[in-house]
Amino acid sequence: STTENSDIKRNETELPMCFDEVPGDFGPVPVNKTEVELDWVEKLYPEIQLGGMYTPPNCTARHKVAIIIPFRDRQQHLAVFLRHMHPFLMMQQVEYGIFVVEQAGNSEFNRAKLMNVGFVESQKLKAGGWQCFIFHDIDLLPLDLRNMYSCPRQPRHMSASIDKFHFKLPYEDIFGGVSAMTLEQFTKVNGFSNKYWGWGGEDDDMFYRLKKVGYHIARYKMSIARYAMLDHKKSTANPKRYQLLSQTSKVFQKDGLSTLQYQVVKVTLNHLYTHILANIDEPS
Ligand code: NGS
Repeated sequence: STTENSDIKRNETELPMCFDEVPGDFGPVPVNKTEVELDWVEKLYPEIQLGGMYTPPNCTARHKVAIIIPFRDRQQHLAVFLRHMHPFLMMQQVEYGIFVVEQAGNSEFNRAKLMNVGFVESQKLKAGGWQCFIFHDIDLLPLDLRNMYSCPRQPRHMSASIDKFHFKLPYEDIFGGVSAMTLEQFTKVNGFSNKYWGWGGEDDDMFYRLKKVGYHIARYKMSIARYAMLDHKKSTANPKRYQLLSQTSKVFQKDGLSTLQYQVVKVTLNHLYTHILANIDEPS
């Protein structure tokens, strides 16, 4: 086969392929929820490149993954998250970048629209582009290295087994928390809806989109898809979410990437992450 031929032809200057699944002796990893200073975390990982980007030095990565984090008012979680995620992703030999997308202003939080912004903006910051997008709440920390940060053939719901929910799936169709989609999958469903202001439903909306175009949701088994959740106040639910959800399968091609409007206020390449501050308010 072609693969074998190219393996034979590979010379010393070419790197071997990175692993696709972590070797058997890797598995559970500890988390440290202690609040830390970002400066201190920066000193731990000098190998991370500006903007929170990393390319495995000793192998050719199989996955180019953008980690997209919708963000506002969670400064205390950021350093804890980065301290956990950088070593985790380096261990998995993934080529990645971490993008924190912050909502400017005081409107209700719009998690889904911020993730659309993260998708578009992260793509501009990578030569050749990212192939895989992992949409990630900042309060979730993966507990097992076998939970690969990559995109399989079907969209993957990654945070199936969360400590706060006693490691049980809250409901079968849940797609919130941490989810992985390829460039093709995400564009085919027109990204997320831009219309969910306030808590809840935007992840279910994505589930309906994916289902409508014929995808099914992949998951690792519950012993692998384990996460620890950081503590925070619960936000107020969006009363319009069920009304919006009832329309999703009819209107999703007219609400999403195709209708996304925002202004970038500032993009900052920090050592451990790229910060994208965006105004996503609807024009008045
Ligand atoms: C559902 C929400 C989802 C949410 C999930 C878990 O009820 O957006 O709970 O939330 N759907 C609707 O409200 C329609 S959690 O318990 O993790 O805060 O992701």
